[in-house]
Amino acid sequence: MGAFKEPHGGELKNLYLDNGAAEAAKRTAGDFPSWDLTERQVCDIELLLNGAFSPLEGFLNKDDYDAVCSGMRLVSGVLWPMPITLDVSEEFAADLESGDTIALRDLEGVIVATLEVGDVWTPDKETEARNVFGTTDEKHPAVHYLNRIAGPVYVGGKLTGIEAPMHYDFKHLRESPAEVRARFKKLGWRKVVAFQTRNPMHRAHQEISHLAAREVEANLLIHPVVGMTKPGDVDHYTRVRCYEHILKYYPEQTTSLSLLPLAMRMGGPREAMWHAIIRKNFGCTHLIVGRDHAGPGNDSNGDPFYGPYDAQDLLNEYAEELDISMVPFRMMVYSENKAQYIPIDEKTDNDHVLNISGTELRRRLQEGLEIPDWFSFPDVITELRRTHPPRHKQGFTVLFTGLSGSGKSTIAHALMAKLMEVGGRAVTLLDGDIVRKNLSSELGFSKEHRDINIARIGFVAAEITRNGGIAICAPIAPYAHKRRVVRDVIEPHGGFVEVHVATPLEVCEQRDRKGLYAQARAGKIKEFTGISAPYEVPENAEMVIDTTDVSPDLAAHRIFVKLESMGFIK
Ligand code: PPS
Repeated sequence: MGAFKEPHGGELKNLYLDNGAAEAAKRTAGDFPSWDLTERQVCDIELLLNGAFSPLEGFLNKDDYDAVCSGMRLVSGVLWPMPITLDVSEEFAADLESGDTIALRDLEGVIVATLEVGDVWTPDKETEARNVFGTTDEKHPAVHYLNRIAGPVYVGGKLTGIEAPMHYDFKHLRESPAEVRARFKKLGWRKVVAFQTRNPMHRAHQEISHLAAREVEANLLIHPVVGMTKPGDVDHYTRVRCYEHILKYYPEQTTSLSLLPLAMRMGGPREAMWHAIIRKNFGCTHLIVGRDHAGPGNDSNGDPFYGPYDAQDLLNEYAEELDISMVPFRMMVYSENKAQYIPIDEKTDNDHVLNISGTELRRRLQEGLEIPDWFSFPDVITELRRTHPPRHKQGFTVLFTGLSGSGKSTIAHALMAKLMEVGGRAVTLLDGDIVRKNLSSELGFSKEHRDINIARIGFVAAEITRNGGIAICAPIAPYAHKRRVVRDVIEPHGGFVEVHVATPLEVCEQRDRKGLYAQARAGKIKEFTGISAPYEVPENAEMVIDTTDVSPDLAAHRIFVKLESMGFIK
């Protein structure tokens, strides 16, 4: 294992074995207990192994963890604001002892590193959340992750790198800290200001970054996060294509782009300090910190978790120690009369200021409305429109839910015919019976099995929706929680319309088209919905239809009109 000398103090870690040793280590590592890293852990380990998290040499042990959580420092006294921990299940931790070695595998099962186990402990997550993020409110994405997703036990220890986690996308833009430094050296870039981002860049961002570089007479590194960002963000594929376009709006030879596979925590001020240390490790001399850096949005009461300039204040406080300078930036707004961007605090009464918020941008994209030139660059907007088509070009799912015999299937068939008549998108019908025959033939009707069934339908519908098609699903789907999960899986990819076919039980039973109610009453069919198993009535369905006095054709027509009014059909 080697270490690169850093130009401005400290040492850049490189935890990888060289080729020969890595091959040998890989062979023996197969015998160690092995842990399949989560998506977030894969991000963390990549940056641990290549030195982006220098001076860390592995996942934090308990003393360092405590010191970082309570005082933003390692036991050695070095500043480090974010606990980088390996969270595992109780079952996995049960057999581990200090001194053991474990193999760590990426999402494809490849061994990327081994860990020499140091401490194994159960953290107090509430204290961690309060100390690190200043809140225990689960609206904060990192607190939600800590409580709901992260495992209950932490394993600390030193890492030995065997193979870097594999990336198949944008390989030409993925570089380790050592590679970025070598590039700066080759280009003679002695001062470099880094621009951190998790969003597509528009004119305001280009202005800020360009001005910042000019202000400190430095070159510019656009260093976007492509690991994990805030749930709901624009996917990194789209963003990277946008960044590639934006490069040409800077003076030639001044600016470059490199991708950072970081798993953000949205930790505001502490995260800003973490970003600064990481950029220092990449050889940058400055980091731009703007308004609400790495902000997680609002808490459960609708108040911001952090003040807009808390991150700048914290970095100022630790400026002496940080070994990388901050270029603070106020929010920029567009002055229509001046036809240029100005910092908001330089705005006078004469300035007519224009602004388009993130929400407004999403609305305009969704409805295919104009996005003005002063706001962004034409090629960036074209890129965004490609992946955010207006609603009438997006995929969507219609989920029918209701009792057996309520009329779900018949309406679903009629709706399918109407949508096929309009054309333009592929339509797939996932009727309860069809799914049970083809996808879920081994399942019964216990709550557990019904949940599995609905999860499968949700998965298929999400894929169809993501790829621009229409999925019409017509299961009973009696449990509210599972319907909610399906909605959450689908909504990020397109539309979701829940239709409660609310035909009363008496009517369904009277119809008894399949003779199932009679058998259920006689006890010959167990766990029958409405008779001997529950049906939880939807509270937030987009539509409610009772077929007692409404023909399936009219019901389908009503849904069709609703889809039109929502913008899904033009
Ligand atoms: S679920 O709860 O969503 O998984 O149910 P689903 O996959 O839609 O399957 C419902 C169809 O299976 C038949 N059937 C039963 N339904 C409810 N309860 C029990 N115990 C049961 N056993 C068999 C019934 O024909 C349902 O079809 P539909 O079209 O709803 O009448």
